[in-house]
Amino acid sequence: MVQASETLQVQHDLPRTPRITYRMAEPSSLRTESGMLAALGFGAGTADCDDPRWLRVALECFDAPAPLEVWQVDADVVYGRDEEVRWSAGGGWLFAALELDERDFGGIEQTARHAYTQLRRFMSKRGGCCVLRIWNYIADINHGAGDAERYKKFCDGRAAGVGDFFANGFPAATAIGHHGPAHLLQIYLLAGIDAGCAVENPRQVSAWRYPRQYGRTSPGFARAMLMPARDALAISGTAAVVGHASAHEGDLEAQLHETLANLEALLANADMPAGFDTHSPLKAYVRRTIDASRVREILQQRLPGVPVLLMHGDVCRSELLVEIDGWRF
Ligand code: 3EB
Repeated sequence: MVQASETLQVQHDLPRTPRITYRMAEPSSLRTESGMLAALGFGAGTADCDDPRWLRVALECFDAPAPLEVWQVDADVVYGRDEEVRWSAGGGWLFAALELDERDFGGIEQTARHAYTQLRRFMSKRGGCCVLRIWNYIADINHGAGDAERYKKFCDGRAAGVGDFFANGFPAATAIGHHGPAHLLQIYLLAGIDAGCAVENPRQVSAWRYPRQYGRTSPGFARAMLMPARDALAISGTAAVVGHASAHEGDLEAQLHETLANLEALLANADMPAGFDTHSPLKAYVRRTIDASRVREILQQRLPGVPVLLMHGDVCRSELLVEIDGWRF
């Protein structure tokens, strides 16, 4: 948590957070532009490319053609592969990504466990990098009932693979269901040489303290991460959760307004100025295709000028219809 006594001025001696932008481009810009740490494409229609810094996310974007998400640093970037992990590094930053087929490991729980074991092993080889932000995209996330729901099994496997790796604090995270290739688990992360500062939401119970009804293993993530130089806040997947309960079941608009209230509460608790602007790329994950245009309308009204990608994705609780994550620069 951010202490009230701390001054939240930008720390110019620490590496500036990578620039994160959406733009119409091709994966070839990874070669032609400098400082490219990563580029993400969205959906099956996106070009493919075998550069380790490229990831084609299995979520479809409701905006066609979809822009790429580009991560850029003010430094030279090196990159490579290490077993199943693809990575890049430069300017004190590290991108790592992993794509696994669940059939190779015997289910989502074992696959999540393997993924996080691999990531932990890779990170420890990199020596002292801090994981600040992680994205998890999971097929059929709400399939199964009770503790057998696939998201809950993912949480079990993630915790087993993580072990004590996040003992000093969880990173900010997103876990969303994709409608792409069955059995595909995609995970990517941003790490840095310097530590960030985890930020919780006073309107919400911290996820790692969720009561038993949400699964055997509480999800290990922080609501947001203030980046080391304090020049940006990385915001976890945020939905209409108040306390630990889902609010406004069946009411898309009320869920969206509650989500925006949660985002504002996070900014306030991080001592960031209220509101989002043109430098704050967000993603809205929408469960039902039929809701996409209404979500776009409301967000254009409530967050004018803010770059928002509308993604077709399932929130990890089946009653939740929309979730938002992103950055406040
Ligand atoms: C919630 O508020 C929504 O399991 O990593 C949001 C962000 C959610 C990350 C995760 C789950 C995760 O509980 C769910």
